[in-house]
Amino acid sequence: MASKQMLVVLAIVATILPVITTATVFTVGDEVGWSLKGNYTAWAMGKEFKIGDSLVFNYTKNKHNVLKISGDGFKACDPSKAAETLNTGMDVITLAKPGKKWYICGFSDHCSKGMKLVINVGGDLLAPTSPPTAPAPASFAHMEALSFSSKLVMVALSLGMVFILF
Ligand SMILES: [Cu+2]
Repeated sequence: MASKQMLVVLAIVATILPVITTATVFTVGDEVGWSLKGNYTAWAMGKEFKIGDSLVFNYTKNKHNVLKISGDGFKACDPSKAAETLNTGMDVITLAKPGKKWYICGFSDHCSKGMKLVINVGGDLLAPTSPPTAPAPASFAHMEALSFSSKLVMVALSLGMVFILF
């Protein structure tokens, strides 16, 4: 019976979607992007970053860049301490590990003028997580605590169920 099958598919999709969409893409500085006009302390305030989320740095190529740097290099605005330099003008960084992450612009005095961003990526499974923006089904509420790869496995299993059912 086709309509019953449709309902089953819809139920599965409704269950999977909130899980997939829990990875957030953050545009650093929002409409201002990565520039001298940004206030990245204010921008990061109140945001919850987690593993699987990503940061997008939008800026004019060759006018700015993004350095992944240590906490000391961040404090001193010292580009020589950079672990990695990104310079495409639209750099996407996927947050793969928990803990503090520091980013600065390496051009002249841009860092001391405010082009510096520090975030804390949550990764402790026991730490309280922010409430989901859309109410998830109760049985899946615990999935907030799972890693991104675990969620992918869950999605794959659910899709497998669809094929078995039909
Ligand atoms: Cu800059």
